[in-house]
Amino acid sequence: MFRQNAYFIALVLSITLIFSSFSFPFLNLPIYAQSPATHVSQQQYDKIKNCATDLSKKPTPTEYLTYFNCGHVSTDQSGRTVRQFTLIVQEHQKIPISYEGHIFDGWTFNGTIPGPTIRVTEGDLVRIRVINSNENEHPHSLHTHSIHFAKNDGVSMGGYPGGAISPGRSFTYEFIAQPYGVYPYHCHVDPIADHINRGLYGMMIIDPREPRPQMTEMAMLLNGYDMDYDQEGPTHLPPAALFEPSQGEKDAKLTEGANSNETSTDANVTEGANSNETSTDANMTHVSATPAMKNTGEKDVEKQDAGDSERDNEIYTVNGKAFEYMMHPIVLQTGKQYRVYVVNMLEFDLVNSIHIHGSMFDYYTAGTDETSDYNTDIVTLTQGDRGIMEFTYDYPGTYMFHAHQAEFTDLGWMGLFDVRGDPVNHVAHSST
Ligand SMILES: [Cu+2]
Repeated sequence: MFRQNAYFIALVLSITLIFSSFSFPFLNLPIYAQSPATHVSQQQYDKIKNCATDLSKKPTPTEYLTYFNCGHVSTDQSGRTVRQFTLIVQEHQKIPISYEGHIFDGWTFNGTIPGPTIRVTEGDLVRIRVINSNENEHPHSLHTHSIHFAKNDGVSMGGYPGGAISPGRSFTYEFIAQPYGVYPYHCHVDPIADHINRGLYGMMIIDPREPRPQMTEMAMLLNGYDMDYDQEGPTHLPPAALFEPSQGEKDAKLTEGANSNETSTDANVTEGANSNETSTDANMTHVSATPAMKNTGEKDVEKQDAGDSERDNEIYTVNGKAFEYMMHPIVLQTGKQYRVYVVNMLEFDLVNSIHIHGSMFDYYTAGTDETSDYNTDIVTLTQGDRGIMEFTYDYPGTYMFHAHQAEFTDLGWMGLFDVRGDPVNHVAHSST
């Protein structure tokens, strides 16, 4: 009797496993950093998350702070929450990016730069349909960070249809959201720097199954605009021939080398070291700069080779518009806890940062852990880098937050917290 039961159970189990691997191939994925099961319903959780009710809204930069698009929600046969999103790519959108009349000729996901903040819960089945509008000139794609199958990665390598969606076509990317954290998403079509600089990027938050401690939440996406967008960067290595010295230059270099050896033998060591340095510098300059290129006599090649190294941003912002939160300070209350999801999508500048005045924050790198990495008032972010900040203010007043690169601050990346309420931390300060 027991054996019969065991056989029966084994049979049912194996049928279930075979069935589930066909129906839900994602179950074969290793589960990474999974958070504990949630104690709240999906509806309750979406309320806690402050999920937007109007999914077709084009949030202004100020609304962007708290606009969380949690998608159209349904449940599949297994009871799994399914979240569906539609992102429409449109080129040549006139985006106001300052209060001084600067209009950016942007490419957008759903009409805004940055695109909407996509918010899901770990374990959700996420479907994002990307439509490349008919009137567009370029192929586009959606590359989300986090774990997924290669065919949903949105890159051209591997020849997947989602790697380059032609104008007039669409592709639906599908993945199980994991692990929890904060991520960038962006178009990954070459030249990537241009497709990003044009505005095709946004933030994706994957929440843990068990909600984080409840507090007021905001999204801050750091970006920049290179307004000289006519000049596209190179997508391939420049021809090696560009860097071959002419015979005359080779001769000059040989003479230079011989001279420096003579100097170091005859003269003192310091002088020798200096002359070696000089000749190294000369070589470096030679490789990276123009003399050899001028030999080709082709201005186009020279322009192409100039590439990203000559590109720079003229305007820097948080959430898309220069000085937005200086014009409209963010109102906070003393003693209240705040959580800010930060993503850096700056192109051309290698490093960005966020610094708050008058308080300190706990920082969670990439938001993939429950414990913070450190308590600080400034965090440095490279391209695509992100994390979560949590802080309170003890004292009322107006406080700046900005990039600690003064140039970025001057060019738009600066905002204000308008902290209201009574002091909450009565440390014996003598300030009056
Ligand atoms: Cu693109």
